[in-house]
Amino acid sequence: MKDIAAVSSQDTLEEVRVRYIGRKGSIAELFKQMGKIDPSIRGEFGKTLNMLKNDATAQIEAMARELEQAETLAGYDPTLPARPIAQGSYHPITLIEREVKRIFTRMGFAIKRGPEVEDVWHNFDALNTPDWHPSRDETDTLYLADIPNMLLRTETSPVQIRTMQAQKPPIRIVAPGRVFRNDKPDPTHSPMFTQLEGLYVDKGVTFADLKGTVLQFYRHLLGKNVVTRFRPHFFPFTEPSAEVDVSCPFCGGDGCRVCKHSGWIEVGGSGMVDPNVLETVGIDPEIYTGWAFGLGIERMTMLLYGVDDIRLFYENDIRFLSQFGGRR
Ligand code: 2NM
Repeated sequence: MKDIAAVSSQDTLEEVRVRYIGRKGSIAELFKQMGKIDPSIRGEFGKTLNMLKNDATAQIEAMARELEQAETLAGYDPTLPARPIAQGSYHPITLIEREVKRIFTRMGFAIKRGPEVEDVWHNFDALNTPDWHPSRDETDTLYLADIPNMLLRTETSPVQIRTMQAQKPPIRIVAPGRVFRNDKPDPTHSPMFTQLEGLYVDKGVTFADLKGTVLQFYRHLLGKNVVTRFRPHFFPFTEPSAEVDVSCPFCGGDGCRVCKHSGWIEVGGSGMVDPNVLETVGIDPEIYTGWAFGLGIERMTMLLYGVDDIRLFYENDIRFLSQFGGRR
């Protein structure tokens, strides 16, 4: 029965099947000889013939399966290129947020998070924001429709308030997270964006500490040659307050399209924590001082990747999002 293994098509397999186990095949012929066999060994002979028939049937059936498989594979070309499997990638905001957090943790800051739904007290009152301040207006702040005095936080500062209430100085934290404003989307505004605020409170903390820390941070993020500039400003929660500019990392301050030919780019806000804020959270402003700053992660991400429209981050267009690998 070696010819079973040599079979290469369904047709020749059928020939072989007829030849061995067909009604007039060789095994059937042998069964016909049964009558002529010595009765003393006829039983043994019959048993052996049955084994032979079963074995031949099994081999033929196995061969039939093998041929069927070969036929299926005939339409399959294993040298064709594989269909690529789509790989996910990190969102650009996630990538820059992680990088910023890493720089601050290496400078000794702990990362703190808090609720996105806040109450008016943590978001405004405790931050020394007067009742009449326009930022409290419904035209600026998103209030919950059916719970009075609850809102979507407009800064991550409430996290610093909660932290100062919960622990004694020294406090060295950064609070990253989503914040919300009643803004109409345009290339530089989004009703939801990502902020990172830092806070340092201890005995003898000065504006010089603030300047040194902020400079060091931006040198890590943008390049070791950048310099910072602090412009006087006003925030309700800090006094004095300053806006932070960094020398343009693209032209070295000579002036280019990115810095609109000024040599400087505005990158954040900062100041010494107002004594009223410290008092409110139970920290004695006669003993302790502190500074705080805030920066927008979207703005940093747009600068670092050359993105010109903030709305792209939240449209979930895979053609945009898939361009940011894990390279940063
Ligand atoms: C900024 C700018 C300046 C700030 C202040 C505080 C707190 F809670 F300590 F008072 N947290 N964050 C702050 C100060 C935030 O963002 C542009």
